[in-house]
Amino acid sequence: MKEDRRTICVMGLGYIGLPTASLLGTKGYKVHGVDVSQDIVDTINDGNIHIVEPDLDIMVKSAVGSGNLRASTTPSEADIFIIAVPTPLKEVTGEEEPKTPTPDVSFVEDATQSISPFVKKGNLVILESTSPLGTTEDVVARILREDGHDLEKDVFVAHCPERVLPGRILVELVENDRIVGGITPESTREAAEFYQEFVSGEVLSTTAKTAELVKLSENSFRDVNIAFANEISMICDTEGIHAWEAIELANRHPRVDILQPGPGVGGHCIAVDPWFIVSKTPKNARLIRAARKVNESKPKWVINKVRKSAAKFKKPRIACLGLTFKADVDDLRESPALQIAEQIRKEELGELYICEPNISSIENFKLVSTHEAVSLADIILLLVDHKQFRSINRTELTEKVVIDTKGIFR
Ligand code: SAJ
Repeated sequence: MKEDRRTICVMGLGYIGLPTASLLGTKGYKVHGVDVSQDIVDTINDGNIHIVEPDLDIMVKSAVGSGNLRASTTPSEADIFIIAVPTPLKEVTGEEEPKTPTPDVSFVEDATQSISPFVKKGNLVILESTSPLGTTEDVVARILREDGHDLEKDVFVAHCPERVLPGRILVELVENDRIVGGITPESTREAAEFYQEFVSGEVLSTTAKTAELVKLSENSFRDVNIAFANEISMICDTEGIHAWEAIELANRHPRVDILQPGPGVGGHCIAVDPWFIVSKTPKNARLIRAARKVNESKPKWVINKVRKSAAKFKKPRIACLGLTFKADVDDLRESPALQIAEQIRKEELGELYICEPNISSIENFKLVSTHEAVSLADIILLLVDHKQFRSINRTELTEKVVIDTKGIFR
């Protein structure tokens, strides 16, 4: 650790900020974590966590216990500032078609404005939030410059997009390669030096704008490939072919690697970030837009299947297995499973038995056990491939209508 870079202020203590802050705390940095929510701040200062992520509880307890991590609702002076706040999409308004959701960088603006009075000569400011092209320069650097900071020689500004997979965050924070792009070559060098201190993967240097595009391309790549799998699954369903068997067989070709179909694409990243590219360059991003549309259509396709099955029963009882956006997490953001369950309830397609082993309670739904849901329902709608559902005894499913959106009941 560089002697002159020991204190860190992390803006945003969510899925990226908290693991980063606690990891750095356990590596000996003095970390001041900032969140707008007093509840989150209190939870962390008590050594607890507000999100589900393997081993994060142990790491936060250790960082807080050693005195190296403290949370607050306001920033403080530090050698390094890391911005890890959300960059969601704006509500789509207006009548014109097609509507393109656009990114909302107001949290990055707010975070930059609030650290600016604490930034001093020699400091490093890093934007980790997934960001639309130009944000590092046009939002972070612009605000700091407007406040009188000299970014050519006094303060270093860089983008280093987070790349960790929920469920493996603590492993990937250390092991993944990192892309670092500064607004000047000096900023790139300073930021790369910092990541090299705790990352075992390679730290690769580029410009800020390239780093922004790299991150958006990664998630768009995945979205496009999942869209392909989802399209194949709908084709297979119409043709009476088992999609997962067909994909498994196609993947035996040495140059084919089709991803897994599902009820749609959720989470705060892959369902969101491709729009950052589409809204910036709509004429060029035709494939990325089409993939988004395919993935967005998948929950509707699933609901239609449920509608058709429910129509065969007088009083259909429907078990929805899983609500989160993917397996073995507690995260409901942009979850297609939740969207599907809500629509079934709205349309009153049947009596609902909702089962979500990773969540203790949720508004508007009464949660039941897997056994209760499976034994009582006529229609079993598998929405998330949680480990608890993989062990369901197949004999419990005989005589039931099974809609398996993840292909686990083969
Ligand atoms: N999904 C499928 N089929 C698949 C793989 C995923 O339907 O074969 C669905 C999942 O069920 C889920 C969604 O896609 O609904 C996204 O899940 P994911 O596990 O692919 O990715 P995320 O959103 O948890 O994390 C992604 C990762 N990006 C890439 O893999 C390129 C992660 O590395 C990023 O850091 C993260 O987005 C982020 O924060 O941007």
